[in-house]
Amino acid sequence: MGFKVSALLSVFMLTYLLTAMVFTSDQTCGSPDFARSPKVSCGIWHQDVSTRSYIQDTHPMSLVVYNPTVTPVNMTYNTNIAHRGILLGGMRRIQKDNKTFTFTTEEHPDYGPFLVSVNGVPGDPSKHTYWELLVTLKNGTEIRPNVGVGCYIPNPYDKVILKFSKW
Ligand code: B12
Repeated sequence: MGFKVSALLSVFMLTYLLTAMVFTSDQTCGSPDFARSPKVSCGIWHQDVSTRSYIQDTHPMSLVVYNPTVTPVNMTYNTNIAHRGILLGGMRRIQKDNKTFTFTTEEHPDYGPFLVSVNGVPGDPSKHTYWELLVTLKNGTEIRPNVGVGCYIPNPYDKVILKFSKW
């Protein structure tokens, strides 16, 4: 009887120690170790990072290019964007998949990529024209994000509008 109790206690202790090792790992989700390690623990889930299955979660986004100086005035493109992915990522994906969508950016040292041209039409400071970034949210509200394409993170079902505008 005494042997059985001590065996049971040993099993419990072993389980406890192993659990502690797994959940107090130094590797956090954001750490470089997390990205390097093929299999690490993160909170309560285990993820095989080598499969990159943790970024398979995508959602739809549509992009409208509005330019009243060309025909057609509106062009709409649809894509899937990575969960919490930036708008620039979605735009790159559309450019890769769709021959009619092109864009260029210029890196600003403080604010990141500035959208210079869309579909071959550049903004021109001497004419006070630029590509404005607008977003129609799922509930219909239109917003003007206070960050650029490199920082804006579209919500599921956002309609992003790149509008050739004057300032
Ligand atoms: C004037 C201005 C503009 C003008 C610039 C025209 C010009 N050639 O002068 C116009 C109207 C084009 C503009 C557009 C936008 N702007 Co602006 N703009 C400003 C403002 C008021 C002053 C900039 C300035 O002249 N600085 C002085 C000069 C000497 O410094 P500079 O570094 O050379 O300035 C350049 C950059 O600021 C750049 N620039 C301007 N806006 C933006 C935005 C982004 C994302 C980038 C990368 C660069 C950039 O243009 C300036 C002239 O070349 C600042 C706010 C502020 N008080 O600083 C906001 C500001 C820089 N803009 C901002 C934003 C969000 C935008 C837009 C994304 C808005 C939108 N939703 O469309 C767009 C950019 C879209 C795109 N095409 O990528 C934000 C950037 C914040 C961030 N962390 O990204 C700021 C800080 C205002 C804010 N909301 O707080 N903007």
